[in-house]
Amino acid sequence: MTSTSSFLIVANRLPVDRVGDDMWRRSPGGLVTAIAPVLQRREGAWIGWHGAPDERLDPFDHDGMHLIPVPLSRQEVELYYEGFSNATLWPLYHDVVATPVYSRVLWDAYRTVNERFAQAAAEAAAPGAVVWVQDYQLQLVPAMLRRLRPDLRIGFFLHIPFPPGELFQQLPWRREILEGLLGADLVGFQRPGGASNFVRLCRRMLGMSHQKHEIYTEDGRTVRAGAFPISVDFGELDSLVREPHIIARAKEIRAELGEPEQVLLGVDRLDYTKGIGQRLKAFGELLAEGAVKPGEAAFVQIATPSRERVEEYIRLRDSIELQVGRINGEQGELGQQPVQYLHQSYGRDELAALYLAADVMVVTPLRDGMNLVAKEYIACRNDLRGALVLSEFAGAADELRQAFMVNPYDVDGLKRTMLAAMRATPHDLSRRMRSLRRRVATYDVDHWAKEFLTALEA
Ligand code: ADQ
Repeated sequence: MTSTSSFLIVANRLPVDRVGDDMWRRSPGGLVTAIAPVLQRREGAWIGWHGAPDERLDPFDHDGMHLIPVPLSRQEVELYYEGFSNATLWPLYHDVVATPVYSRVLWDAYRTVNERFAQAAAEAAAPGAVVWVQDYQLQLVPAMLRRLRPDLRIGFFLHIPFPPGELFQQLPWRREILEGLLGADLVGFQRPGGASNFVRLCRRMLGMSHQKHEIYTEDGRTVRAGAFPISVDFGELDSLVREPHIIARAKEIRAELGEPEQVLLGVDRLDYTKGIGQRLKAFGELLAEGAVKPGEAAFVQIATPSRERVEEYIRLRDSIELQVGRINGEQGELGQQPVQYLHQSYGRDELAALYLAADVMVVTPLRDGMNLVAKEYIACRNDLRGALVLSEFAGAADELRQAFMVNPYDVDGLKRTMLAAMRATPHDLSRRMRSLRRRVATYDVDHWAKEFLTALEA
């Protein structure tokens, strides 16, 4: 047995991507940014899959972090990851906007893989260690780990919404999932609603007594549930967009688009929960009705490739690409396409430049745990310009009250709000942006991690 750690992160993926034979690069994204410093400070370890199926790797160090790879077979990737995680839990937890697949084969794989993660954590944890388990792929780990190691302090954070009982109860393995989560000392959600849904379900399905957000288990423990809204590294983004090469790139982007009066922007993983089709429909109708002239506004939609082997995602890609083609075919002119669609991943700098170039950021998920893109946009707008159109169904809506709020299911409302954002006065925009920035600057990602860990260790 190798050395053990007193602080452990357990997540589906390790925080690195392979860039060469034995070369790794820290992955982009909020979670890694938030947790890497904590991990480095506490000399902790991170347990997760390294991204290649059918490969066993020894633990290694990268960037001051000790990384412990968990192997997954090709079949497990298909059944546990693409299957139970992304074809069952993901749509179920996002208001069944796609139909969840309920299959015992997928469930068995989910349980097997969760057991492997729990085993790896049990072996790597020092006596009394703090273990922080992340997200919907690993909801059984807390209880499995507690059985193996009752001495540990275990926290769990769910990055996606936790659905109301009416939906959650569809799940054939609803009891097992609740019991899995109850292995933790602290279960964190993005919104207070998620925490209340969880507590109510524990009472209704498992007959557990509770007081507010404290649940009393049969084995005499107290499990706390609470809201810990995740955020972005405000300071880092705020200084990034002050750099001359980013400012220059933002100008260049506007020039490349033909200097339209308005640049509208969408940045999402290509996912059916993000409401990409809804916002394109609204923009297409605004063009068709002449409310917006083709040269007046350009819509840039960046859609990162995501879960490309899951059937719903293959269908979604086809439908979005058809929609973009239609709008450009009907509303475009030679050399001028109103929608610029890019099915690609971008680096931090290019994303920051895009945020800076955009007059209107359009964030219209049908359901979203938080939505970091909305907060990144705000962190990048220290010029106090730019408008954020934000769905009521994103977790971020709880905090970002000064955004232009929309119901993405209401196409007319979406059109009205997008137009209002495009036509808003500089005074109105700066007033809103100032207040939005105050919020995100105070409640940044560092605050999120500290709040959670302080509560866990209290
Ligand atoms: P996601 O569903 O992935 O996260 P989001 O919170 O918006 O959604 O995070 C996406 C991240 O990917 C952002 O940091 C964004 O900058 C980046 N990104 C998007 N498109 C990109 C591109 N083309 N190239 C490079 N980077 C790109 C899940 C939940 C969310 C929750 C987060 C964190 O679904 O609700 O906010 O976890 O908890």
